[in-house]
Amino acid sequence: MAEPVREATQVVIIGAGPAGLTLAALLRREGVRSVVLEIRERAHLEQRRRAGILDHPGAQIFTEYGLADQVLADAPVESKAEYRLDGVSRLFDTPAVAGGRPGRMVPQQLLVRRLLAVSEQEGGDLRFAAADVTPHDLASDRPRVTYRDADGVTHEITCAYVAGCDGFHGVSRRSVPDGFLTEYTHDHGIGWLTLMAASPAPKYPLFAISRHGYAAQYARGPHNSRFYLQYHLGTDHPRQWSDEHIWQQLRLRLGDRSLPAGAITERELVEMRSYVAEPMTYGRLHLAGDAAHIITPMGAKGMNLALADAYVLAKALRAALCDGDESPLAAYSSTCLRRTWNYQDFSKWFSEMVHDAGDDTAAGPFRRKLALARLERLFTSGPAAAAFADMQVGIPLP
Ligand code: FAS
Repeated sequence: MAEPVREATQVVIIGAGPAGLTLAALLRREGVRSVVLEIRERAHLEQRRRAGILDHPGAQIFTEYGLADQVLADAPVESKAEYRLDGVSRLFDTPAVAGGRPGRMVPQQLLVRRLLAVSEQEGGDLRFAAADVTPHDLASDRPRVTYRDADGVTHEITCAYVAGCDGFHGVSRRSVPDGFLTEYTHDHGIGWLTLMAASPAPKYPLFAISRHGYAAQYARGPHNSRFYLQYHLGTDHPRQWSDEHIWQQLRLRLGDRSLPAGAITERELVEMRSYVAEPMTYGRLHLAGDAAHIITPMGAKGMNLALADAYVLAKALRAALCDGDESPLAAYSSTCLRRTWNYQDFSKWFSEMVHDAGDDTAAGPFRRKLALARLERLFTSGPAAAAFADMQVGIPLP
């Protein structure tokens, strides 16, 4: 068997999603060398639609590192959101209630495209179609990562640290010995059919709560909308829903009989679940983003958690590699888990509010009344509104 191609760097980053690409960009600015290994081809990454908004700390990361022009260019600033309860609308100005800390509307695939362009301009070492990526000797002070390139050649990269940014189904977390991690999971019992459709964008993000179930509508450019349509796990079969049934349900739940029905270009089912692995560090491996935690899309925190992890990790790796100070790395996991658990709580609270307040078949009439009271407080109590807005705009960076 041919000898592997041997090389060395300071940090190997596994995965080129928001966490991995952001970490690589920040490390370049911190003077730390890295190699990014990505299993997919570039084209796949550039079209993978998911998140839609950078919260205030998420946008700040790119401003602090001088990347605002490349990453945030022409991104609309977040403003009000519309809550429509059984067809009655009320506007909630999250940034204003939170003291003027707006997010930026940057769809995830656009963020990834822009970070890939930055990597290319700056000569980042980013390798696509990396197969069988495998971390070794993570408990030693010279870990290695092997992989096979598109030509079938095996490579071995020796490094000081490995950043596991390869998402929930990646190899990094699975490389941690059994029994080392404590894993927390929660199944919210809610399903969403997510749609991309040619239907004019709403003026504001729309959260529609109704007896028929939850629905939401977000702008994705002037002529397209992303819709979320709640379905009941186990009883509904949304894969069999006709376009006609989908538009009928959207009009009913959004309370908008004149909602224009265009071509539905994407359908995906999302079952609401949460997951957290503790600690986020094993030896010289540090997990970031979905590799360490999964959160529901309610409150739009998944991608923003990944970016915040990358920000904390970049500073900690620089301290260790350039200043010989390992203390920020030792605190990396607890620093990120504090934010993670706060967002898990916020996302669950928000999800219960908009789902239980409408259709009480799953949650029951008592929880429906609680959720309606929760929603009412947002519009009648200043402190309750401020607490909600404070979490939605995002916990300030450490
Ligand atoms: P990612 O999963 O994005 O990236 C991991 C990368 O690692 C991928 O490119 C993958 O190809 C690569 N990889 C995997 N295994 C590998 C291996 N063995 N070797 C090398 N590379 C490997 N978040 C929000 O904030 N708002 C939303 O509205 C929202 N909606 C969502 C809707 C859906 C349907 C889904 C699935 C998620 C949604 N999320 C949302 C969450 C989502 O955006 C994630 O939080 C975000 O992608 C996390 O980024 P990363 O941690 O970089 O992981």
